[in-house]
Amino acid sequence: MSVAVVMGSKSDLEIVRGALDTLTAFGVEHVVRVLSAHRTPAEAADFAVNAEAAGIRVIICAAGMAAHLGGVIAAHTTLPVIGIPVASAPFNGLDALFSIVQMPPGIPVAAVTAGKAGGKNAALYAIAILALSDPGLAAKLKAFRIKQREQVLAADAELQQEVSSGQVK
Ligand code: RP5
Repeated sequence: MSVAVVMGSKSDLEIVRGALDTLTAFGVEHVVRVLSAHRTPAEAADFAVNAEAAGIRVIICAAGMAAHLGGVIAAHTTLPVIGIPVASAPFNGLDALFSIVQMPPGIPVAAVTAGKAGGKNAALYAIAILALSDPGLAAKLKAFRIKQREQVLAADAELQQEVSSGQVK
């Protein structure tokens, strides 16, 4: 296993889906778990302590509300930990964002985009870390960027045609 994707509740699965899809698309082995910093603290700590020996190289943590999952996992491992802030009422994810970006010095957690885009970006960030020592994966990441650029340029070309034909004013 190379990447672990952990969520604080199964209700976070929709946000995590982008990470799973992206890891699958890049052919990166991954494991996915529901582990809560507050509701299953012993299991979360145990998972983090054993992650490196299990072959995990990066841990992605999605959590909402008082989002301590990434911090608790990071406290128990030196593997890189990436946090995805999940939006929930009544503070629409600001609580989770602040929890993730206020880690005390010495125990870092990298925060990515809040919400669904965060799932995809967390996976891409994990892939970038793995790609440092995996030339095949690095090539896939570069190819992904080239394809993404071409898609945006094609969308612009299409838009310019619609503007010239008067479809878009
Ligand atoms: C957090 O509390 C979870 O990550 C989730 O985003 C939020 C709500 O959890 P549930 O009440 O849906 O289980 O720990």
